[in-house]
Amino acid sequence: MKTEITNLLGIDYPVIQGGMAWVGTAELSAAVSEAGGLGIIGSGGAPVSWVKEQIQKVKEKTDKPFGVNLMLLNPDADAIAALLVQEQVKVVTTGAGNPEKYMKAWKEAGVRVIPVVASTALAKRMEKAGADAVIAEGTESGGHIGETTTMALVPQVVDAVSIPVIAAGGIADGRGMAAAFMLGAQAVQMGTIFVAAKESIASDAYKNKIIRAKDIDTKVTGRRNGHPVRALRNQQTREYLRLEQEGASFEELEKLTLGGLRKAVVEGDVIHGSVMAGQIAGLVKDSRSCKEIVEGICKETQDIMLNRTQQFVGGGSNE
Ligand code: TUI
Repeated sequence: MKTEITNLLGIDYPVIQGGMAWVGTAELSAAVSEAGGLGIIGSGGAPVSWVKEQIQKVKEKTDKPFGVNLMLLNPDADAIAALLVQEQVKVVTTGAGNPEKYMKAWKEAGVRVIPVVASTALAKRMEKAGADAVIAEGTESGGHIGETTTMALVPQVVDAVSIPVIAAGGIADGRGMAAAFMLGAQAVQMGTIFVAAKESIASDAYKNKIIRAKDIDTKVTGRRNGHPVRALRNQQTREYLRLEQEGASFEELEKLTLGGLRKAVVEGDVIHGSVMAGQIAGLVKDSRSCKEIVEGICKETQDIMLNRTQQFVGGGSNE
């Protein structure tokens, strides 16, 4: 399946794994890259030493291209940005901020830079600063989110910039991927479905919570303090929303979120932990290998696009 993004990145399928904190380890990212997509190491709030170790592990596991996500609120962001140049990482995605101050160094080192944007304004700014593509991430996504839906954001970003656009948020099957292409995207980025993947190191409790989730089971915490985060509803989201209502401090609330993600992913505590997931969790019904996910969604997309074209252009089935 060739698109501007598969050509840009040298991958077989236009499928990119979201750069998820704690879940985006060497195991998951190597598996996605081996499957022909683009695996991404999620730096989250991790120290530079951890990121270095994961990069080395992925290099041992696969010769295919992979990337690293730099979460811009990470206190070690400067050091990680420099590490990516040193390690000659081919692709960097960024999240939760504006990566402009790192762009010059990355571009000079030949790194492909793909910022996540939640608005046309940031998309345009990133294009001007030299981004190779942007990921337009809708509010359906898990974790830290923007305001606009994927359906509304993607075509507006496509119109706002000339670089390729990758759609993210609310995509987990061929219908979603075909829709993203119709909106003008050149690839999709998916997170939630990969959390539940066989190769994901997320706890079984976390995977099962995604698999059992229904359409309305996510909640957004942190809207008040400007750090909205989407997660599956549990005691933690209830507690957070209650504290938020009572006007708790940002620091107090933040403690509940970031430490909470580790608790849910690593310890399997999905009651007190933060089970970040997108609204599409309700569509994820089982745990598959990354190969099954990547190949399956592309096959579904091709089938849907062919059938629909026949329906509307061939005219046969409606007559
Ligand atoms: O970054 C994400 N998703 C994340 S990061 C994360 S770790 C975290 N946990 C708690 C609080 C904060 C972070 C968990 N999930 N996705 C990419 C993303 N970026 N979504 C939205 C944005 C975004 C939003 C506003 C990027 C830039 C932006 O504006 C920056 C600017 O300066 O205009």
